[in-house]
Amino acid sequence: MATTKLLLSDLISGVTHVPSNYIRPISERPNLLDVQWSDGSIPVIDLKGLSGPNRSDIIKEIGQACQNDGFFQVINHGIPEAVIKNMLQVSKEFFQLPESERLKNYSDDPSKSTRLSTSFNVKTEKVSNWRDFLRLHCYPLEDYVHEWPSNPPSFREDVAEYCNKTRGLVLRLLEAISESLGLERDYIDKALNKHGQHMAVNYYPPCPEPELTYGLPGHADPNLITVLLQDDVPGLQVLKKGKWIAVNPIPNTFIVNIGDQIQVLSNDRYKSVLHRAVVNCDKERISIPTFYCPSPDAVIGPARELTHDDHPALYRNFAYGEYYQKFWNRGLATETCLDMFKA
Ligand SMILES: O=C(O)CCC(=O)C(=O)O
Repeated sequence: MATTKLLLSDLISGVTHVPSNYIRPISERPNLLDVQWSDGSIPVIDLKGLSGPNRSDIIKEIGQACQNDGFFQVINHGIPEAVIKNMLQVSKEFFQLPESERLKNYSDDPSKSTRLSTSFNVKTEKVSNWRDFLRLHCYPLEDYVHEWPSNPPSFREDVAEYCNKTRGLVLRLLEAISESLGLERDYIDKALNKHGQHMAVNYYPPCPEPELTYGLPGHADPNLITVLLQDDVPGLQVLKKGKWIAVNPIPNTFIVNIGDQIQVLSNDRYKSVLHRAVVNCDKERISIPTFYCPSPDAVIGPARELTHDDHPALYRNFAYGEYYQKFWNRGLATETCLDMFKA
């Protein structure tokens, strides 16, 4: 009797070919040979001096990266190595749990605040992605921790610690980004209304034919800003001047990218850039994005200070909840969701 497996990691044991529902049409495949390896093309910014006399120089660097690349990497970010190590370790252990244990958290409903799922949105998509993921809401922590997996036993403690520390980093970055736009330091903080913080733990199993499929196809992030932790296996690629650049993992470094909401707030000064995850034949890969967002009722629009007669508002004001729902229902697509919110 055929059994239906809900998760990719349980479906693929012994599989030597990519099942047909994961195969992209030829024109949409990743073309893995035509990728440039990151050699300084994604800036690395040292945050050490952000609270000292060099603050304005670092803010300038951040502003330039947001404007030119939409992506940058940060070192000396203040998140202890042990916290990063525990987060990666407990994530790995979670995906090694027996199927029955993992499935306790399974749901295909994107509105759920804690869920394990697969691909992107199994309810709406035509082609599947080579990924399982655990998605967690994490701010305010006390509203959500009780929903999180309780196995591995240290999961809640390790992840809560990671979330607290990552939130601290995001808040410092948001202040710096506000200032880099010439806005008050707390401009973005206030624009978010009640803040939201979500995270995904992405698990990409080894894939027998990585040239046929994606971990995640090219997409821009719908939220405000994303801070990504990746293990030591490459997979993230960023679109720069029409070319895909592979972002080589650097230990204890986070990758930061501007999401659609900062593109809107900045009236297109800063770019929410396409990125994708590719898979490989040999190694599983874990990546952990923290998605920082406005609350669903926050009204987002271009900052008045950044609109002028010769550069009018490019977007209408909208509730973030409306944006987010459209993003999930539409499925991952390279056409940005932003077009639906143009002024
Ligand atoms: O796995 C990665 O490096 C990218 C993950 C990502 O883009 C996402 O989860 O939205």
